[in-house]
Amino acid sequence: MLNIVLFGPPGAGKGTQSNLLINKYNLVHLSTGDILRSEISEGTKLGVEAKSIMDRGDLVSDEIVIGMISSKLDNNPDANGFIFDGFPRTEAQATALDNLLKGKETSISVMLSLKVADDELIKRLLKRGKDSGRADDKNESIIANRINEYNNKTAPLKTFYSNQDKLSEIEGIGSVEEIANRLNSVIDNL
Ligand code: B4P
Repeated sequence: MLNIVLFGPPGAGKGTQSNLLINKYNLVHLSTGDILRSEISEGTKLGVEAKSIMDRGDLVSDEIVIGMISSKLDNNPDANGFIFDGFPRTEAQATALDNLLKGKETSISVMLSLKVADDELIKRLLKRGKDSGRADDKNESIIANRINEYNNKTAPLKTFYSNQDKLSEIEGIGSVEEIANRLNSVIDNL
């Protein structure tokens, strides 16, 4: 199985590149951000709980997102592999993911970490905020909080995967196609 953690700060291009990778490698896309936003739009209890947290740019609790990923893994027993987009975001999530995959006799193949400078992230997210109306993209102080959460809680996962010899860092500035080519060449050489 090919199991990819697609990693990077908010606005790094994770969602954009995941959509290309799932087609090329026939993978199931698991984006915790997308799953949470669909819970919000359906008005579920979980969605109501998550909305105010996401609107502030904080991280939703580990318990909620680990439960979501666990049930999605169970629902896709015949998958060729998975792209984990926006998950894991904390060490507790990364440990839980390793254990869930071990239970299915598989493991993470690689962490592809997109590198993008903060000024470019802010520019991309404010643009998406204008185009899509996403509440957490509209205002610079919420974006700054998301970048802070990433630096404090999520970026340390690079060490977690580098200790397992699975980290690959990729320049995330350039055209969508250029970045896709960089990701493909790492995957093709695994
Ligand atoms: P996510 O939905 O994961 O949001 P994101 O990190 O902002 O998006 P992403 O990184 O995928 O966007 P992309 O770069 O593709 O999370 C939102 C919130 O959900 C979090 O803040 C948190 O509250 C909660 N959450 C989600 N997962 C969680 C977890 N595991 N634990 C706890 N909480 C969790 O796109 C950004 C923009 O850049 C787009 O407009 C795109 O068109 C543009 N872009 C992409 N590539 C580009 C390029 N090469 N050049 C120029 N623009 C580009």
